[in-house]
Amino acid sequence: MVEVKITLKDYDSHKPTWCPGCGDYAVLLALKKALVNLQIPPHEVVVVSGIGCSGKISDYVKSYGYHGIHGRVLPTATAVKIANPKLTVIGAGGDGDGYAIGGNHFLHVMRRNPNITYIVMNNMIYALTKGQTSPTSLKGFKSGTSPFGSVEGNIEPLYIALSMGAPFVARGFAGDPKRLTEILTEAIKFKGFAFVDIYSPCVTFNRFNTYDWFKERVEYIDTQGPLPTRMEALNAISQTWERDKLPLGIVYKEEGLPTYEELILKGEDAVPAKDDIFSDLWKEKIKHLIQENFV
Ligand SMILES: Cc1ncc(C[n+]2csc(CCOP(=O)(O)OP(=O)(O)O)c2C)c(N)n1
Ligand code: SF4
Repeated sequence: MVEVKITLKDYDSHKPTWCPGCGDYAVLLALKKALVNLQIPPHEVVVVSGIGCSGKISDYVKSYGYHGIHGRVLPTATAVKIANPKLTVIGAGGDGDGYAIGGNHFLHVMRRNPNITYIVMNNMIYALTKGQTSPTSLKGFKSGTSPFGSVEGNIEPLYIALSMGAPFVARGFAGDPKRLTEILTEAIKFKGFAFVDIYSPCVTFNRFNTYDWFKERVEYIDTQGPLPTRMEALNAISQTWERDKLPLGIVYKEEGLPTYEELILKGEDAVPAKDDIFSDLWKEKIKHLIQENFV
């Protein structure tokens, strides 16, 4: 049998309408390269995206895609994975989409551990709506919604992911596309919920957190030695911020945890249910669903 090699061209869609210089271009290319590295054919990929400049990414990858509503990437992506676990499911959106309106889903997806990859294009601003303060905007950041400087502290999504039990936690930078491609390749290959926050500068509405600003501050904290424990990873991130630096890299990885779809589709309870009758009925129902859909 002749093996068909997947190339970047197979993932080419129409031309993005992002502003020239937007960090999201590098994220798009790194994502396509990662899929090519893993030789995943486009018809086995679904990109589920939110609303924002970043959300347009599902239109620019020639795979299956779902450009959904604001903040709802994760429940939709989880549902796609449960409906067909054979698919490679990528969720993608902005820091506003994922950490503000979608913040609740971000917390709960990590309790479930579906085998999906979640990419957040973090430009520290709401860009599509022309530049408002977001959950990752730094204290003092001036924007249309905080003209005298934001009085709120920023969130650090890596802390949240680590404390909610995410098994793969990473951050990339659009200004380092080579490492970004390596991180995304690892994330997509990983079995379980793989979370990748990516600093992706908005060159139009965020004139403070520019490429140069990030370049002066980013620091890979995963370069030496074996991967740390969850507590060590939290410590390393905290120490990096204390030095006014921004942590990058695959900061935590824990293999071998059961995924949400495995538990659900096998009809297994993570903790045995007390009410066995209900549990058996549920298992029958799931068996039926599997037979109807997959057998
Ligand atoms: C329910 C709802 N609320 C508000 C909006 C308006 N809105 C569209 S995009 C957006 C924020 C975009 O910021 P972000 O998610 O960070 O993405 P970016 O544009 O920066 O890539 C908002 C508030 C909306 N579309 N739907
Ligand atoms: S407004 Fe900002 S985030 Fe949106 S496309 Fe332009 S540079 Fe990118």
